Amino acid sequence: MMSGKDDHADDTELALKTRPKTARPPMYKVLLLNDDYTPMEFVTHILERIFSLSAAQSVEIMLTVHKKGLAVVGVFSHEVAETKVAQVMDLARQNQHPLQCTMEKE
Ligand code: TYC
Repeated sequence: MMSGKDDHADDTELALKTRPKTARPPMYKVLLLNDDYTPMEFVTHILERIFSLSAAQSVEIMLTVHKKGLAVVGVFSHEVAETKVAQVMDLARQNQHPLQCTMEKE
């Protein structure tokens, strides 16, 4: 017969192995890509307006993209990520900049 201590150990094991009943929805990374033509100020403006980042955060992410080739701007639900990518691409096209923004499952 199990002691109280053993019962507790079994509970812990069960809790670690059992899946949560409510599956979390998949999340998506929004990535910003570097290019040689889009002005730095335009990119920081996009990051402030569309991603609600501070001026300092926007400059930091823009410079990361400029130096490394790309950066994750944020992680969102599929719908929000899709909307933000479309907003970036629309503004880039309207202003005739080749800026590219994509999303990828986390
Ligand atoms: N590389 C661009 C320049 O030198 C700046 C830039 C940064 C462009 C980030 C795109 O996602 C980008 N003007």
